[in-house]
Amino acid sequence: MAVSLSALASCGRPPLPGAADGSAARPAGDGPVDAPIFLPVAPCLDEAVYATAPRTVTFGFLGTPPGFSYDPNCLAIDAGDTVTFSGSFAAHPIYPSAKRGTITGNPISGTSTGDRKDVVFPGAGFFAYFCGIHGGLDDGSTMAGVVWVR
Ligand SMILES: [Cu+2]
Repeated sequence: MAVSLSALASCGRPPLPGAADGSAARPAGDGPVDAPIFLPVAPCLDEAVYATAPRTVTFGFLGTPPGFSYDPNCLAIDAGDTVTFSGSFAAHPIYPSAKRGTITGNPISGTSTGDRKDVVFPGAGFFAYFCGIHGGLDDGSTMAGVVWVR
């Protein structure tokens, strides 16, 4: 190897924790190894903003003052649970996010017809979605939500 240790050390910075051997910084004995790590996904940037009920996400022109939104827009469920989306898909076509959260395996499929849709979430992840009309940028800043499957 051509790079000498003295050359590496000359930058003067100590290695980051866990960086020396490539291992993760998670301490041993801190719960199950496969415990999901929280992932901030817009618009749900903190665990505390997630509702755990109801299992129905109502959407449309909602709230006080009213705005185009999903309620609850941040919903935490268990793997295998079903979430019902209720509202006009013609006015608010729903799409799985291509930019936020868990991209592969998102069970939310694009829908632009009907008023009700049941979606089963078989596996863990942060499955983001948005309205094709009022959430056009898919950046989570407008009409969008996340289902956190634990
Ligand atoms: Cu909409």
